[in-house]
Amino acid sequence: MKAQLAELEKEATRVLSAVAHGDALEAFRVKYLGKKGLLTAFMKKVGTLPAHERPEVGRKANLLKRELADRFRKKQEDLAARKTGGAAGLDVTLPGREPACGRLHPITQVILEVCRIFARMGFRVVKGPNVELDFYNFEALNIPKDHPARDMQDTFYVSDNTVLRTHTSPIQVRVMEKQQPPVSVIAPGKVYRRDSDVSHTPMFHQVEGLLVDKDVSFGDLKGTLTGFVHQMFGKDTALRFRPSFFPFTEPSAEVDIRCVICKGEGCRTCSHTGWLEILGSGMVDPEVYGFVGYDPEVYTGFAFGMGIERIAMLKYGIDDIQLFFRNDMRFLRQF
Ligand code: 2NM
Repeated sequence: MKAQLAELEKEATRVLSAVAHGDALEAFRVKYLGKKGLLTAFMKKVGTLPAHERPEVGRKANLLKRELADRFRKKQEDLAARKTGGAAGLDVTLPGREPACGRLHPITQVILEVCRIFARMGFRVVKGPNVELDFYNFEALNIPKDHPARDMQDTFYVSDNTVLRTHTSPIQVRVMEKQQPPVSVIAPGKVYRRDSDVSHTPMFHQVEGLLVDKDVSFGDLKGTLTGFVHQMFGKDTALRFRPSFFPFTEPSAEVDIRCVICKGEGCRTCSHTGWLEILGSGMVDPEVYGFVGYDPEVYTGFAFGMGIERIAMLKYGIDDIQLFFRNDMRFLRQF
């Protein structure tokens, strides 16, 4: 009888540990603890034992019954807690909420795309300080002291000879100062100008490029920028080089592309010209080489610069630059 009891306990323990839901638990209760269950049947048999064996076996059987009943209640609570998530009332059997997936800001995406296009052509991506010395931001770029771009109107001054950079060209000046040609670098980053209205923000993003070597021609500039436009806006985007002026390049040219909105028909976006200006460029002025220790008799090079917000607006047909700075998820989620 004692061996039978031990066997019963082992079996009940195994069955209970395998119980995973309410139906199985109820089946366990009926089979082992029920009125017609195995323990009840065992208790009845205890009465048929010789008198001297009865007390011990009876006590052990009672103990086991209480023990199994305890474990049954414990299991019942476990199953209930699993369904409701305990006191918090959380139903963990419900499907979970999908975590919101972050993404890159559209401006970051466009910067990366521009850099990737030039990196494939062999340009190295370089960074530089946002707080810049007057020398790198203006002086070495052939922007004289009385030039309008240096005016307090346009520049955030940190101190007498320190500014928030107004373009990313100082990055390239620093590269040239450190390294003799051949150089080909692309410089992305934030730039700052005291400009704030519907179409201007006091901080915006630029990518500028520079390539200097022996025998670099204006044809190299045209080929490089044509390749860029075709990769950025599509192979059949027409472009034109229009004469312009910058203090740090001579000759200088601005690049226009066929209006992406009206395809050249004329619309509000292109001011009815059929063309959109997307970047400035030119052959680096020999004056600049004097500031960085390049021999202008040996080397020539070209440089270019573009405003990323403008590129992004044209690429995606966005008419309000402020959208990039409002952090409205309904806008940002579309990219
Ligand atoms: C532009 C247009 C034309 C430019 C020039 C240089 C440097 F440092 F090499 F002189 N960096 N970037 C440049 C030339 C920038 O932006 C509209």
